[in-house]
Amino acid sequence: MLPIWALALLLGTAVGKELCFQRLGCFSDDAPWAGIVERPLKILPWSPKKVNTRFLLYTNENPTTYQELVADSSTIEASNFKTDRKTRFIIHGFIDKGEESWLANMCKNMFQVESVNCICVDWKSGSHTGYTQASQNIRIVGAEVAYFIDVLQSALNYSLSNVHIIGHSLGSHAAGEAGRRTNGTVARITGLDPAEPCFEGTPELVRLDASDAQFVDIIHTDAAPIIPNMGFGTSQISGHLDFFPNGGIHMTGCKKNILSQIVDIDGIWEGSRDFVACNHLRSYKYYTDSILNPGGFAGYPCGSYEAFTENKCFPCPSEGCPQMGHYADRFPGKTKEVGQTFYLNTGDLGSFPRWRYKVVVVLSGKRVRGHVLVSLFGDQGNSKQYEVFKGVLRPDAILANEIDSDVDVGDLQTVKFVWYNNIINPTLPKVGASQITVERNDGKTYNFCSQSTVRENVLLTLTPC
Ligand SMILES: [Ca+2]
Ligand SMILES: [Ca+2]
Repeated sequence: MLPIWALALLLGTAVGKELCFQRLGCFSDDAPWAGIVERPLKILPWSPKKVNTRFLLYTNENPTTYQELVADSSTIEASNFKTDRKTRFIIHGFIDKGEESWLANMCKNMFQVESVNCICVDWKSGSHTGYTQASQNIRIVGAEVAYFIDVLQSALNYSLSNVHIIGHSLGSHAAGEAGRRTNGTVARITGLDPAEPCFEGTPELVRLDASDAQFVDIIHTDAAPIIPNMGFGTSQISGHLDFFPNGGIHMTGCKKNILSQIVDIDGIWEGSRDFVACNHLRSYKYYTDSILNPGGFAGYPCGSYEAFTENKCFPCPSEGCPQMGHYADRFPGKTKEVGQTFYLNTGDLGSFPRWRYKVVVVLSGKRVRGHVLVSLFGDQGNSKQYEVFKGVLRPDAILANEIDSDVDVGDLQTVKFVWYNNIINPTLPKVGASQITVERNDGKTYNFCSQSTVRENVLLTLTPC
C-alpha cells in the first residue's frame, strides 16, 4: 500500500489540473495545452472574469463610437447589430487592447465598402501579462467569442456563414479556438501574422489551422525564427491560403528587428512598439489597406519568394490570383486545397498596394553602359519611372523585368522610355527602344514601338503598334 502522499503525487503527474466555469466549461493543463515541448509550463488560463473579454460594436450607423455588447439576445437586439449583415470580429494580440485605433480604423474602412457589424474584441486585462500566461488566456477569449456566436445563432437565428473572425498575433489563435469551438462552421478566419511562440509546431487543436473555419487565410509578415531573430509571427503554413508579402520576413520600410533592445518576448512591446515590432504590425496594416484597394494585393502562386523575385511566377494562372486581405474570399479556388502559398511585394509606409507588370524592352541605338527606366500610361493613371535594367546597353538586346507599380494604370495607352549613366561622353550617344511589351497580371499584353533614339535623361514616348 502506497502512502497517501505518494498516491497523490502519482495522480498529480497523470491527471492535470482543471478549471471549470459555468458558461464556458472546463480548461485543463493536460497536453497539448501545456506540458509539451513548445509550452513546458503547466499553467492554466485566468478566469473569464479576470480576462474580461469585451465586445465593442461599430456599425455603419455608429462608425466612431462603439456600443458595448454582452452575449445576451436582448442587449444585442437593443443595439445597432443587424442580422441581415455580415459580422466581422477583430481580436488583438499580446499587450494590446480593443480600443487601440487600428481596430476601429479597420472597421471604418469596411464601412466605406459594405454594411457590416464590426465587433472589436477587447481582452486587454488578459493580454497585459507575461507572454506564456497570455498565450493561455486566449483560450478564454476564444471560448467567449464562440459563446457570443452561439448566442447569435440560437437567439437571433443568425447564420454562421455570415461570421468572419480576424485575429492579430495571439488573437489569431484566439480566433482559431473560437472556430474550433463552433466546429469549424464559421465562414472565415483571417490570421494576421499568427504568433509563433507556444504555437508553432503544436498540434492543430491548440493553434489556428485550416480546420477552424470554412475558409482560413493567413498573412505572414514576421516569419523569421523567434530565436535569434525575434520574428514574432509563425512561418508555419496554417490556412487554405497563406500569403507571404515581401517574402514574409522583412517588410518594405521596416528596419530589421532591433535585437539589442529586447531581452525576451515580454520586452518586445515595451516602449516603441512600431519600431521594435514593425514587421509584426504590418499584417493588420496591409489588411486595413486592402479593404479600399480591391486589386492592389494580388498574391502570386509560387514555390518560394526567391523564385518570385527571379520573375518566375508571373502572370497569374488562368483561374486568377487571390487578393491578400479583405477580398481573399473572392478567389474561386480558395478552398480547393489547404496550404496554398502566395507571394507579392508591397510598398512601404504610406502606400502599400502594388500592381505588378512584366516589361520587355528591345533596345536600339548606341552601345553604352547605363540604366533603363520605363513608365506606364493608361486610362486609369500613370506610373512612376521604374528601372528595368542596368548594365551594358546593346542594340537589339532584349531586357525583361517585372515591376511593382504604385498605380493601377488600367488599359495601357503609351509607355515612356528613358536611360541615363551619368558618364560624361562628348559623342553624346543616343539609345532608344524599338519595342516595349507590357504584360499585366491578368495576362493582357500591350505592344508599343518607336523609331527614335534619345540622349540620356530625355524621355522617349512609344505608341501602340
Ligand atoms: Ca485549430
Ligand atoms: Ca517567427
